Amino acid sequence: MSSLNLVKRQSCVYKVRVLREEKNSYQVKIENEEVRAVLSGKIRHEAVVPSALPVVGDYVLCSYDPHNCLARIEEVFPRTSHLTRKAAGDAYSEQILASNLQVVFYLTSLNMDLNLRRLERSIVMIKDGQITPVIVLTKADLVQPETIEDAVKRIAAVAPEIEVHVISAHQAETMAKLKKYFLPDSTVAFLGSSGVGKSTLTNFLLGQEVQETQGISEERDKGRHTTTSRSLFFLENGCAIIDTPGIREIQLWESDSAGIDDLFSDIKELQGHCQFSNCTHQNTPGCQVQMALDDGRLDEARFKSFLKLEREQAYIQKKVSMTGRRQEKRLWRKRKRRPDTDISSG
Ligand SMILES: Nc1nc2c(ncn2[C@@H]2O[C@H](COP(=O)(O)OP(=O)(O)OP(=O)(O)O)[C@@H](O)[C@H]2O)c(=O)[nH]1
Ligand SMILES: [Mg+2]
Ligand SMILES: [Zn+2]
Repeated sequence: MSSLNLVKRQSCVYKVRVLREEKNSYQVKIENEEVRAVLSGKIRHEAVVPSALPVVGDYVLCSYDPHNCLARIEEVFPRTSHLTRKAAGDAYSEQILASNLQVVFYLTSLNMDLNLRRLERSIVMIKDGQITPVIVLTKADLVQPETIEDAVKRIAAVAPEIEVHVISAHQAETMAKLKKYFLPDSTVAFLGSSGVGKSTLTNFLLGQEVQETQGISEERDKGRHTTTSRSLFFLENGCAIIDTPGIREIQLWESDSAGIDDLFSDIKELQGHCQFSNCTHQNTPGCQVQMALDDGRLDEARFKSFLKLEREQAYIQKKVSMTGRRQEKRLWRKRKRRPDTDISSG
């Protein structure tokens, strides 16, 4: 039995993790059975902001009635980290994709065009969530060694401090190299476009076909997402892994941590050395950024990407309503004060 699961608190009350979100309910694991869980009236009442609702990876307190196999979520415990983007559409609200994570693997397939801008965006989102990003290049069997070398070099130029691994589903030893990240008690997630091999890797690690993978005949149909919801699975050692549906669009949400500053630290450094503190970095005398762009030390596309992400996040920061922010803070303060259960004594 996983140490993270099934902490019996009193009769029929359990501290468990959310395995899956469904339409109007959740899946949790109680007494080694996956059961459906619905929200208690209190949680529904508290849900004035989207982040109040449980997400995959959350620790929740459930009351459980074995007679009708139905659990009720009574509490959501404060999150140690969360992967968050702006919800799709126009609304200025956030969508938490998963929580309580230590590592997120960003997968990109070597047989498709490497999209560095999308990679930067994803890395910023992961870092903003105070989670360690790791880059995984998949399907090494489908390309020549030069393609791999080129991809690794291009990634090193935009994300020099992030670990990069090259894997192939047809070479088990390449996937086994990732095992150092799957520590007992840690939680990791796989993120990336549809078809890059997230579910294939999930199945490999679990040693069974828990997730459907894209059929060969459908592989060319890029619009199709095989995985349609986020799901958490436990490895034998207790590590939790979360498989996610292919992500089409990532728009940044506001964050207290400095994902952008971190990933683009060289640009921040240059900006700090411009002659004028209010330099706009556009034909201003003594501008270090302009000099670096002119002599090729700084890539123009990367600089544009940095500006775009910065603008996007600043805009969101302005748009998020103060009322919403206050309500959210108040709720999580309240949830923090509630008595905690011993998480490790499962
Ligand atoms: N040749 C080769 N094919 C792979 C590899 N990894 C995955 N595939 C194939 O790529 C296709 C897509 O893999 P999935 O694991 O379904 O991709 P996914 O990222 O889960 O896709 P979504 O669920 O749609 O987000 C499947 O046909 C896999 O068999 C690999 O390393 N080499
Ligand atoms: Mg999948
Ligand atoms: Zn400047």
